[in-house]
Amino acid sequence: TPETLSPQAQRELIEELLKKVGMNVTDIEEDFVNYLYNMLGRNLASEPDYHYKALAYAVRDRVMKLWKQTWAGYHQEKSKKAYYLSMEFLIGRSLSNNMLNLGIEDKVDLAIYKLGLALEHIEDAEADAGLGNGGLGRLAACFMDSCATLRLPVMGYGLRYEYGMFKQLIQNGHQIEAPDHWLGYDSYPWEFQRREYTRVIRFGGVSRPYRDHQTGRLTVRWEDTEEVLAVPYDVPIPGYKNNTVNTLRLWSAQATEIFNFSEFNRGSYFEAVSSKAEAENITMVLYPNDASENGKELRLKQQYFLVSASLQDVVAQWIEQHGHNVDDFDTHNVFQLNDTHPSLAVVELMRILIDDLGLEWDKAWKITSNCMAYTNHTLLPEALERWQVSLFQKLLPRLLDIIYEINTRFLKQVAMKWPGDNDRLRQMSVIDEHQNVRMAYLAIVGSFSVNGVAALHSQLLKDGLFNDFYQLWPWKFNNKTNGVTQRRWIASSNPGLRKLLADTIGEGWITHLDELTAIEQQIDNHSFRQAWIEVKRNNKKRLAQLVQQDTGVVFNPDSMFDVQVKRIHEYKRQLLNVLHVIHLYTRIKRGDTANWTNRCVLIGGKAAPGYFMAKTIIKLVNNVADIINNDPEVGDKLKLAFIPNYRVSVMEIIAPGTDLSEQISTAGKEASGTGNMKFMMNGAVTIGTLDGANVEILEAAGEDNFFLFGLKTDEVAELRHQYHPQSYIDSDHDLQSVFNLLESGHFNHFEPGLFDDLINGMKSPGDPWVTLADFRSFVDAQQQAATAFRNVERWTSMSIINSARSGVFSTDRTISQYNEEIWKLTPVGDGD
Ligand code: T68
Repeated sequence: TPETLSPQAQRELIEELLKKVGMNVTDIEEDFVNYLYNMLGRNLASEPDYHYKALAYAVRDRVMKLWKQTWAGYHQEKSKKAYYLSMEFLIGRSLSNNMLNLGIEDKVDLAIYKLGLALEHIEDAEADAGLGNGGLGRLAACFMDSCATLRLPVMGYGLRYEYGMFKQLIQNGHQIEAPDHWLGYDSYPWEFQRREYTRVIRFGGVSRPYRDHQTGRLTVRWEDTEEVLAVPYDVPIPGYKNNTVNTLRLWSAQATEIFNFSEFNRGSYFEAVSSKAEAENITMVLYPNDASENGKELRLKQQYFLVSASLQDVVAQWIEQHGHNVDDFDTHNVFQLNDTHPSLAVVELMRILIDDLGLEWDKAWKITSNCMAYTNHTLLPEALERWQVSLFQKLLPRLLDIIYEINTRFLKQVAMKWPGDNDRLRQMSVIDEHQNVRMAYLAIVGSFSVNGVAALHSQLLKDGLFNDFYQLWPWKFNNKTNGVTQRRWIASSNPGLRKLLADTIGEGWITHLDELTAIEQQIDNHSFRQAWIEVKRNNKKRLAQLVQQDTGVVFNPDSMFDVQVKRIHEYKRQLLNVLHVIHLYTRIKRGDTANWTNRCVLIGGKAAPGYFMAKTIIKLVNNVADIINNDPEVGDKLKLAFIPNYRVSVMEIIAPGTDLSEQISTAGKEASGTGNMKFMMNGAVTIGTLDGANVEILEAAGEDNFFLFGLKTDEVAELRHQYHPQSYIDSDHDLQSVFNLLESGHFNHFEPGLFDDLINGMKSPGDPWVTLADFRSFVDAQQQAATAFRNVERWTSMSIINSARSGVFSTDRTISQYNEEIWKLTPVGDGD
């Protein structure tokens, strides 16, 4: 065996074996060494960071030709194209994903091994590109992967934030935020600056009407503006082994030279430099709020910067190809708006068509509203964007003119549909009573398609939030249930499962996830079941290692791994999870441990820096963990850990090692969820409420393979009118014990009052998340899960079935539906 040989002898042996199978890894090896020595000036003994850079460049070389070909192909065919406009693309790492999609991972692995290095260590040196908050941003990244794999001409447009999602440190149980300078000291190896496609973005100034002397036409000019440059950086997005490489274009803000120059000339050196800094601030940092609006001026600037740069880019490409006639623009271009964040696209396209290309309103509106499509990601009122008219007046006066005009014409339509119904006019107006622009309404009015992200969520949009609009335009509304890409979330992150699947059913599932159903035929095959258990066990060991490394808490891989990772938010109810953990602890303390199932509970996620309650929840988890993990009486029966700095690359280790997936939001609050899908694919069983895509997960897995609990959406709504949390405490001994312990200060002896707000929140009749109402039902479902887990046969079947039936949650399915029902693009090339 190679392990007994010296490293040098090992390498020689590998070389010989490679020659025998006719495999040539020397080209990769040469490129790697060349970049390492000649470009980076390092050697094989240097830090893994340099090995990562060198390998990234070597891999990157292998996308360049395909990228150029794909780009040329899209232009040559003058095919219809789609643009995914998103303020966030949560890419995570790219090295292993790109190697997988290019089909070169084995080759690279051998080349690196030959050099006496380990690919895993090199991959680990890559920083996550954390250009997103959570689900919405990660969805955009999974979509990009599926679009390329389906050979669809889709381009992503986003922002190149200098600082991505903050790094979360835990100090004394508290969340501390640190800046995430993900680009590193030099450059990000996966991006290419394309200075030649720089666009000019305008802010401020005034909009002035003019009479065109030649045509007599009244026009408007947006003048006296300040200008900022948008410089694009392109990131290649390779499809899975199909010779397709799509583009993600991220804009970076740069001050214009003219702008600074004129200031210098006026003799104001300081103003010139500081206005440069201000311009470049636009793409400095990602706003870290995932579910509430803060109405900050800089955020609106970011949004307009993205939208204007991207639309100017698309229109410029159009003019280059088709000239100034835009009659067919809407049959060749479609824009998918990732939430309302880029909904100014509606207004900006109108501005370009009218002001720059001289179109009449009606024609411009027909084109615009035929090529915009809006996706909603939330029903939470606090997350719905509204911008003050006065802010528009100051920053984007010309856009405000257009918004007023859109609204005036729209309200005429409403009045025709509901004559005399002034309440409707008020309710539906794009400008509200307090002089705010309702961005969601703007997006609906300006789009031909409006979709939610799971069946339940899309239904709730029609019944509630957007009901007036649904009555007016029922045909605009549709559902596109979210998904995740199995390339990253199984093939790359769970190599053990990938190998087992390959040996059992081949690798067709990598592009056709439905094929996973074939493993259900192996459900009674003893050796397959054993292999399944073995894979999970190894993944649990890998996860346990990570947990120990990052928290010091020791997880026993024989225990049930019970995991909740996602942004920290009251509606996601991490608190309910903690109540259950405290309940288990009280049971242990009172000796109620017959037929016990040992359990390791893992919680992780970031709280928005200004979200006090969410931050207190993190502190509570850590304090409870401290007591439980240090109590010898508890031992292996129960562990609790809070994993710091949860992010994409950490989920890649967590999902494969999880037994029980916690999806426990208050029904009607989680639009979809996508972590739930990653867990299911990797053979975890879900404990969850009937919320978001859980509904569809339950339907796919079957109720025997899902632990359902809690009130349903309509029951929650009903209960909210007459909610008496105290009555649940009074009538439930277990809940009483939990509250006694919490209120006694058992978890905050030296920090009195620390958790009062959390406790009072749960006990308040106004608690929107009705946490206590679901406690009993949750504890019972947890007990069922614990019992099922002790029956290895039963659990293994449940695990296999969950994975086998997860096919529908591939973004390949989601994107096919976006394409068939909204975009209507033709795949380009034949994949060879
Ligand atoms: C999430 N939304 C939904 N928002 O909460 C989740 N918001 O249910 C769904 O699965 C996912 O979107 C994908 O559809 C978010 O992640 C944000 O991150 C966000 C960011 C900025 C402003 C508002």
